[in-house]
Amino acid sequence: MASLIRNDWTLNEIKDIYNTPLLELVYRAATVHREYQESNEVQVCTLLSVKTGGCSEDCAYCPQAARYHTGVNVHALMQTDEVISYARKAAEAGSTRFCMGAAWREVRDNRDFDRVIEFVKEVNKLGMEVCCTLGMLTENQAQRLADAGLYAYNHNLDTSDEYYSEIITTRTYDDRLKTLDNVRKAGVSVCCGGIVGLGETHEDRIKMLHTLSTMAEHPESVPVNALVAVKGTPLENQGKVNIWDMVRMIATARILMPGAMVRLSAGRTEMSLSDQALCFMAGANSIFAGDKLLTTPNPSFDDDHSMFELFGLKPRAAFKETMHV
Ligand code: SAM
Ligand code: DTB
Ligand code: SF4
Repeated sequence: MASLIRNDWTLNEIKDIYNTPLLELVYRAATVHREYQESNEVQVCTLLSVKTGGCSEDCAYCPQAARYHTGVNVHALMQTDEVISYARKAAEAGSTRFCMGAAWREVRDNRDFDRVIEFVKEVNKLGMEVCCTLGMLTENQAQRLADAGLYAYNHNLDTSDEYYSEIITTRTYDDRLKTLDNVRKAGVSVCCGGIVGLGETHEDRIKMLHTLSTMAEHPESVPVNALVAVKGTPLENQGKVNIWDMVRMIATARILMPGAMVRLSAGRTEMSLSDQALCFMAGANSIFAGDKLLTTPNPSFDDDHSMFELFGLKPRAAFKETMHV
């Protein structure tokens, strides 16, 4: 029988899971994965940066913060037809979720937001799950997005509450939680995860997983990003993320939140095929496809297609309910 979905994990329980000997941990996560998910299916999502750079926040990892000199091509909000043509190409290439990102601190009730609402309505018509990541949202804005047909909203906690202020000073952890709450209230699916490699401790990772897995409802998707260290950001000199840390993080997330899609997100260009195979073994079942994330490189559709062939993976259909045994 499948283990129950729990929202009452204690920090000590999570610590024990996270610190399980690696191969045993992967085996346990792979077992849970098979109870709740189709283990040969991986969700393929495409990202598009609809408004790039010039952001007023100071997130230490982010190439799009205006205050760092990263050489990112600043771009105002794209036009609707351009966005739709990208979305159509993504659908043709096999993506089932289209995620639009804007380098905003928060959404404002202005014409740009009206245009994003138009993007959501149009992408919805293409039969893909529509996702946005636009910064902080009020309850009303979340509801407007929901009414337009938004399927999911991405808003990451990134790290632990304790370490947050080392990475971002222009907003608080509570601001983040408030937006997540607004998204939930609007009935939109929650995509929320974090980044490995910000200089955080194992304890910080465990605490972030605790916050996520003790939410009244687990996020439906949990992105695990490996830091892409971008020149010009305060974290430019962070060393390459250890693959075993990624595997541990993914496996623990899978065990704690069996019904969630665990997304192997940023950082795949630095990973070998065997590294990625381990992440899928450990319970990752979603990726971003296409040669660009928001502003940084990602493996090409062709490379990922060959990887799927090699591993015997197939893309997951859109709007599929998680299997609860
Ligand atoms: N401005 C919005 C916000 O902050 O929520 C949306 C866009 S923001 C770029 C989305 C997420 O991308 C961040 O929360 C962070 O987790 C991730 N991210 C940004 N830069 C990254 C990097 N260099 N490496 C890994 N993940 C990154
Ligand atoms: C997420 O957790 N990772 C994606 C998506 N959600 C929006 C973004 C990764 C961005 C990596 C840096 C860049 O390309 O600018
Ligand atoms: Fe702005 Fe989002 Fe980048 Fe932070 S992560 S600087 S809020 S675009």
